[in-house]
Amino acid sequence: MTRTIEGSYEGRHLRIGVVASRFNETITKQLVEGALDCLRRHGVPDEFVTLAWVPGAFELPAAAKRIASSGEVDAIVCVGAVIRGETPHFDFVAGHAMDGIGRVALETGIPITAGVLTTETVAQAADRAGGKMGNKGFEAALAALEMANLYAALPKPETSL
Ligand code: INI
Repeated sequence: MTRTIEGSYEGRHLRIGVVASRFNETITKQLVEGALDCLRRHGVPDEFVTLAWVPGAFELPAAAKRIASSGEVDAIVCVGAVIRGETPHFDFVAGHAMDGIGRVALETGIPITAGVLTTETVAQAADRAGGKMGNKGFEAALAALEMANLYAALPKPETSL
């Protein structure tokens, strides 16, 4: 008999952190709106949501680590927009943000999801921030709900890694 474990999207009991970067703010505000909309639709009470703004995507992992280490949230959603057309160090900023978010999730044991756009142009970013390609902030928030509920359902680790 296979034991299948899945996380639901039920959010009524969950405390969620949202870390958002201000760089390319017209885009990231839409990602935040998408994330908050998702959390509300799935029952997360507004007072259980902590929203922290950082200057740019480079700063997302460090802020996520502080919030994850507080023990006050069940999952964190990071949102940002790194647009190649605007920076010669695109690869470093985008790479650090994505690698760092993944590392913090592993180090802290708190699920952290990444709604970080990495696009060539502002138009491509807009398409993914509430435009024709959907809203990656909403998707990242949905993934955070699923992961938080999955962690609650998974066997507890015998020792901390
Ligand atoms: N930060 C972004 O979030 N997106 C970008 O496209 C970007 N560009 O173009 O450089 C960007 N740079 C700022 C960076 O994230 C840091 O905030 C900055 O280097 C200070 O540490």
